[in-house]
Amino acid sequence: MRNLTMVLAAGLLASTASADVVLTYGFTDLNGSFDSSTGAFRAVATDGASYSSSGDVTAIGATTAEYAFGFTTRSGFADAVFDISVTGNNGLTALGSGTFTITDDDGDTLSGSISGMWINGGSGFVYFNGTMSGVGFSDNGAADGTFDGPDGGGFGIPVTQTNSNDGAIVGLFIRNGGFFGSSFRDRPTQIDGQILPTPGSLALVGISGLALARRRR
Ligand SMILES: [Ca+2]
Ligand SMILES: [Ca+2]
Repeated sequence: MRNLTMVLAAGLLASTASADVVLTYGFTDLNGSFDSSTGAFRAVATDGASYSSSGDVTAIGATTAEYAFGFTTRSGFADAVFDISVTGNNGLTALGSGTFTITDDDGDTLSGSISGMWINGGSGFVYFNGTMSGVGFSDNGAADGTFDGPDGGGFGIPVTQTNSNDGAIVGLFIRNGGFFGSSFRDRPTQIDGQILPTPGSLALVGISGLALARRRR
């Protein structure tokens, strides 16, 4: 029994260690728009006359895929798209759910689901706080096995053993004179995310620890 306890403890320690952030991303100056007839908010990378998106996707402990100013014009594939619905708007808060897709320089994607809450901060400040789930990579086209920044940098994919990770996401834009009471477009929007290994994969560490303990008895 003592061996079992020790192996389980080791499994839990491994769980704690592997719960560290494995991936982060951040994009500023996305083009934010809202259609009040459908309740759809979208923030998408742009290379516009008044502002252009930039950002990065970083594998912690590895390298950063760089998305520099004007990347949508330079790259045939690179993109960042966040689709978040707006429902249950009571003027102070609203619920938001949807998906995001970040595309690398040759068409590979990092994508997942989003669920959270919009917050009316007053003075036109609009915040989004949410969680991500089912976050994973798709190596599209040629199987190059790397997530490539349109302006350099990259890292091997997938970053974790599972291709279904969780995380946290925040967003911000400022819209003078309103929350989601009417349609709008062309709002500079920033969105950041941090990704963890999914709790499901952590539980598996504990289970494999238990199986190991049983085998040893
Ligand atoms: Ca590929
Ligand atoms: Ca690639």
